[in-house]
Amino acid sequence: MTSQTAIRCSVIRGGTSKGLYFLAQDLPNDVATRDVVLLAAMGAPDVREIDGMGGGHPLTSKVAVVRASQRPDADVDYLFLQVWPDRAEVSDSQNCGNLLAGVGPFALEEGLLSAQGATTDVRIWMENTNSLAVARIETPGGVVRYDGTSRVDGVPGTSAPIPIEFLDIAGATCGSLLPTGHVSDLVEGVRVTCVDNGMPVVCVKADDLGLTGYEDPLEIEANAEVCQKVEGIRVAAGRLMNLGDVTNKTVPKVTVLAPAKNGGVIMTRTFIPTRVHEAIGVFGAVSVATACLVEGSVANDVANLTGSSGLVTLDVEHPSGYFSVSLDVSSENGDVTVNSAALLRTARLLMRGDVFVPSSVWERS
Ligand code: NQM
Repeated sequence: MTSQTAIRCSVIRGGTSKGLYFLAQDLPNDVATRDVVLLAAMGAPDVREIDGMGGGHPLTSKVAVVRASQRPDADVDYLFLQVWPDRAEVSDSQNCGNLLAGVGPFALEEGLLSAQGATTDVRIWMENTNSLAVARIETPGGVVRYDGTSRVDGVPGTSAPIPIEFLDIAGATCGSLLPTGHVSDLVEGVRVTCVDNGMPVVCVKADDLGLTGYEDPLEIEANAEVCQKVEGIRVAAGRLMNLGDVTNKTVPKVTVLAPAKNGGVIMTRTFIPTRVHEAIGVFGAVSVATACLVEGSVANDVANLTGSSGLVTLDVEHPSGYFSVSLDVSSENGDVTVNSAALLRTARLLMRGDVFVPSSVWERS
């Protein structure tokens, strides 16, 4: 008997996040045991996650669990788990499009599917939202290529491109694109638009919170009054969005909006939900971009867009640059339908090996 259990895993940067990637077969089947194992692997709860692999921030305390899919339309299944750095909690209540970018490379590296040629399309069933993504991975000579010339704002340098396409993500978590049934609602005295095109998001105008919308994320986090107001709006909006009591959930996100400053369509600051994102999440950006197209929404007021349809590319600005979202849109009598969404990410395998957890946490039988 040894005092530690070794669990095979990879560390991959996916987009602007970083996480531990596991094959489902390497983790305990029982969810409660799996969660204590993941907390121990990350070193949570502890704000610095010093006794584990986590980086002390929600964006670096993430897990992807991947398996070969039984579905005819998918190659692999991907379950995203958020490990709260400062709470003994693992949540499957949201999806993560950044970690999604690492799923294709991981699946190929682990032999869950074979490379098909210079590029390989990996069809990924996203278990958190029961929806499908297709990620195109560069695989010259049958090997995953990580270097390249594509840039993602929020990540230094350049890497191989990973274009990702989504179908049918509207209402993925809440049941409909506009889960409250309205283009805008008054929540805690503030006009908001609640939207779910892959991520439940509450859109709020910065000046309705006494912000400019151009503040540094840390400056916003230090503003206790604003953070308390935002959390009040989030919890109240969560109920209206069919999410129940969201006090301990990572969704919905609250995105604070201001007019674009750098040639994009809108400027954003996003609560995820207690820290303020240094960029913006993938599905978060898709949801905000979609809200910009919905006439009468808070986002549409700020972006000031009219009558978009067909293939539109919207640059959503965030604290470290912008995020381009391409949407295939139809609109009829003001009702917007997003037929598909596409975007570009990059990913890089950083480490592969074993992560160790105390045997007192889990001893593999
Ligand atoms: O919205 C942060 C991230 C995310 C999630 C968050 C994400 C997404 O940047 O798809 O990528 O909003 O929790 O990784």
